[in-house]
Amino acid sequence: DSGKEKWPRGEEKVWKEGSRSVNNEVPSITKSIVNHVQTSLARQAYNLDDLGAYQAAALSVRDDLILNWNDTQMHYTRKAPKRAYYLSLEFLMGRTFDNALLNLGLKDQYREGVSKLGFNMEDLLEQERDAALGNGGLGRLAACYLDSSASQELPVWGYGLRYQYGIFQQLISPEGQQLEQPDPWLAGGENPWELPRLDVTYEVRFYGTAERLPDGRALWQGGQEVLAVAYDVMVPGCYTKNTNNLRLWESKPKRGFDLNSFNAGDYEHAVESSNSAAAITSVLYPNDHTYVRFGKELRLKQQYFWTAASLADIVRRFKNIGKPFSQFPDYVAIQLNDTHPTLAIPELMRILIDEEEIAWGKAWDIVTNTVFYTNHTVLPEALEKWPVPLMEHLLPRHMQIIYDILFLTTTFHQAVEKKFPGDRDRLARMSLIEEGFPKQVRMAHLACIGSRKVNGVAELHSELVRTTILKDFVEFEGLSKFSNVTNGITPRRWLDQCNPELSALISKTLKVDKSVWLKDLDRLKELLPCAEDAAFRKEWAAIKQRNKERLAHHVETTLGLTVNTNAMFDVQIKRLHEYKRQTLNILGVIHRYLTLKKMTAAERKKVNPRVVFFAGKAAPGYYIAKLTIRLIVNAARVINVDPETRDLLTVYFLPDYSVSLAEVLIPSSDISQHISTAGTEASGTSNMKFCLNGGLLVGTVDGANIEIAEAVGENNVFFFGHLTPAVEDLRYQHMYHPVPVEEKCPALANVLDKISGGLFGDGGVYEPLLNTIRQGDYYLITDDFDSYIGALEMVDQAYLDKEEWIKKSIRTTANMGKFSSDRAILEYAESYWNIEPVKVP
Ligand code: B1N
Repeated sequence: DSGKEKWPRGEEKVWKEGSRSVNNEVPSITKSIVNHVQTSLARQAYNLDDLGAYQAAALSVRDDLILNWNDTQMHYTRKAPKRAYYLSLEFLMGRTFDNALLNLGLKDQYREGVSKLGFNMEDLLEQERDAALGNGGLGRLAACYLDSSASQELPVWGYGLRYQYGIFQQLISPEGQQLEQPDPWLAGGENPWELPRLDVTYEVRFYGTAERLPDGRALWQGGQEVLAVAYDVMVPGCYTKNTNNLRLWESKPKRGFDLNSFNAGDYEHAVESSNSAAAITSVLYPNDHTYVRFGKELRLKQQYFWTAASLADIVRRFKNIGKPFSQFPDYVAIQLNDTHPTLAIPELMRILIDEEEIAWGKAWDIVTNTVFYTNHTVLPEALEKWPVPLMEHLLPRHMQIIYDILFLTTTFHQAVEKKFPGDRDRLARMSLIEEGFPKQVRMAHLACIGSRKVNGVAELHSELVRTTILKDFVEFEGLSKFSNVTNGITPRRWLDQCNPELSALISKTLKVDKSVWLKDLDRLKELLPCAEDAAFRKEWAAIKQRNKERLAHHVETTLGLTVNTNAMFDVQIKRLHEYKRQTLNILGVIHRYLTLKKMTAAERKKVNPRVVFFAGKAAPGYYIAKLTIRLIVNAARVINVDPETRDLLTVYFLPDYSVSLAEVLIPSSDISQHISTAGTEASGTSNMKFCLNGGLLVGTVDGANIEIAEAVGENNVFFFGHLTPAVEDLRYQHMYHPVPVEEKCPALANVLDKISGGLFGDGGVYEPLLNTIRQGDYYLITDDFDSYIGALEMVDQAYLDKEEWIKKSIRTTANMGKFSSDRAILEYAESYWNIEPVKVP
C-alpha cells in the first residue's frame, strides 16, 4: 500500500537525489567520519584525539541508525500491528558503538576506515562511557530483550527514564571501603545514541485533589504539573533493517519558574518548584532487592511520572489507528518489569474512565487483557509496598481507583468466602492493602490481579511464585494465569562482541556466517563432536588463554597489578548481597590460604594455582555488604604478598563493576561462582554468559543454574549445598536449636577465628559481618560451607585432566542454545503478547 501513496511535497526527483542510504563501503565511511570531524565537531586532523575520533565515528554510525530507525517506525505505523511495550525502570545498556557496528555488519569496514584515518579501533571503542541506567540483572535483562526484539523483527518498544546520573561509580578507599561517586554519564557533551524529541511531551500531575463525579468519573485537579520530554534511543537488530525504539523520559518544569513568586520578588521560591520537577529523573535508585522504608517519595514520583508519560504516549498512538477502545488489547500489550510500573494499572483505569468515559467494568476488562507482570524476586524485603497516606497525598485519584479495585474485589472476596468459607486469614493475606501503621498498598498483589498473565524468570522461581508469594491467588484464579519464561541473554553482546575469537572459531567450524547461528543459537549443538578433536581443543584452549591475557592486561593497565595467567581463573561478579553469598566465597578463599600455609613445600608443588576475581557494587546503605567488600580487599592485601603462597593463590577485587568490565571478565573465566542460598536467586543471567563462553559453573541448586545443568549435563557443572525445601527447616533450627559454629563446622570456625584474631587487620571491624554467621545465619553459610569446599576440591581434581576439562568447556558452550534471549522474547511474543514479527523491507 505504501507504493500507491502520492509524493507528499515538492519535486520527488530532488528528494530522491538528496536521500542517502547506509554507508557500507570504506570510502563512504571515511568520508562521513571526516565530514563529522569538520562540521559536527568543528575540528581537523591536526587536533583530533581518540575521543574526537570516537565521537565522529559514532556520529557516522548514528546517521545510519537513524535511517533504519526512521524506516522502521514509518513501517510499523503504516502496518499498525499489535505492539508490545516493555516498561522497565532500568535499562543497563552498556556501550553502544561496538554493538551497533556488529549488528549493522559494518565492524570490519569501520576498522579499516578509522585505521586509514590514523586511529586504532580498539582505542576508539574504549572512549565510550557505559550507559549504566540499571542496578544489575533486571536492568541488563531489559537491555538483552530489546536487542532480541529488534533482531527478531518484533514491534516492541521499551519505556524508561533518562536518568541524569546512572548507577554510582565505585571507588575503594585505602581502608578497603566502598566509596560512591556520581556517574555523570551525559557530562561529556552530546550522547550520539539518542534523539531528543523535544516536541514529544506530556504533562504529568502530582498531589492536588480528586473529586468523584456522579457519573463514576472523577476530577483530579491542582497540585504540581511537570513535563515529560521524550528521548529516543535507537536499538538496532542484528543483520536486519529493523531498528526499534527505547523511549526514555526526562522531567522538566512546566514553566521555567513560578511567575507568581517571581513577580512577588521571591526568587528562591520561584525556582524551587522547577528544581523539584527536574529532580524526578536526576538519579537512578541504587538499591536492588531492598525497598527503602523512608525518604522514598521521590521513588514513587519516578514510578508515576514514567508510567503516566508512557501510557499517555501508548494511548495516543493507539488512538491514531482509529479503533474503538474495546480493541485496545488487540493492539497493545504492556509488560511490567517487576512491580515498579504497577501504577500503570490504576493509571490506565484513570485514562479510560475519567478521560475516555468508559464504564468501570469495560475499563477493567481492557486493562486486565492488556497488562502482563513479570516477578523477579521472592525475597520479602524486595516486595514493594507503598504507604497509603503517601499514595493519598501524591496520587489521590489513583488511591481512589485502588480502593475501587478493592471494592471490586469484595465481590472477589465474597467469591473467596464462598470457595474457602470462614478463611479470614486468607482474605487478609490476599488484600491489596496490608493492615498496620501505616496501611500499605501491596504492589505485587495489584500487579497480579490487574494482569492477564504472571510469570517468574526460571522454572524453580516460577514455582516459588506459585507456591509462596502468590499462592492464594493461584488457588483462587487457577494455575493457567501463572507460568514461567526462563531468562535469556543476547549472544550478540555476550559472545560475538565480547569474545570475537571464539565467535570466529564457531563460524569456521559450523561453516556458516555468524549472522546465521547468532540468531539460531541451538546450532551451537553442532560443536559437540568437536570435543573429540584434539586440534579443535587446542584452538579452543588457546582462545581461552588469550582472553585471560586480555584481562590480565586490563588489570595491569588500570590497577597496576600483575596477574598470573597460568592459574585457573575463578570469577564471581554480581551485586554484593548477603543472599548471593560473596561472603561464602571469601571465607572459602581464606580457608584455602590457611590450608596452603600448613602444607610442606613438596605438597604445595602439586597444587593448582588459582586467581580469584570479585567485582560488584553494594547498595550505599547496605552495611553488611560493604563490610564484605572490606574483608575481600583486606584479605587480598595479605594473601597476595605472602611469598609462601602467592604463586598458588591471589585474590582481586576489581572496582567499579560495569557491563564493559563484564565483557572482559566473562570470556576469561575457567570457573564462575553462582552460590546463592537455594531458593533466593530468581534466575541469574551471568551464569548463562559464563557458560556460553565455555566457563564452567560452580553453583547451588538455584535459579537458572538448574536449567543450565539440565542443558549442559550435570557432570559439566559443580553443584553443592542444601536444596530449597531444606532451607526453611534449617532456618527454623538456627532460631530455636542453635548449634555453635565450632561444633557444626570446625573448618569455618577456624576461618572466623583467624579473621577475628586480626589476620587481615583489626578483627573488630568485621565482627558485625561474622556475627551474621554466628547468630541466626539466615543465608546458611555454616550449613553449606563443607559442601562448598568439597565442590572446589572437585574443581581442582577435574582441572588436573586438562583435555577432559576442555571437553567439558566445549560441551558447555555447545549446549547453551536455550539461553539465547531470542528464545525468551519469542516465548513472550507468542504465549503472552500475541504479537508477530514485522519485517522492514
Ligand atoms: O532479576 C534478574 C534475575 O536474573 C536475578 O536473579 C534477580 O535477582 C534480578 C528491586 C530488583 N530481582 N529483583 C531485582 C532490581 C531493582 C530493584 O529496585 C529489585 N532484580 C532482580 C532478571 O530476572
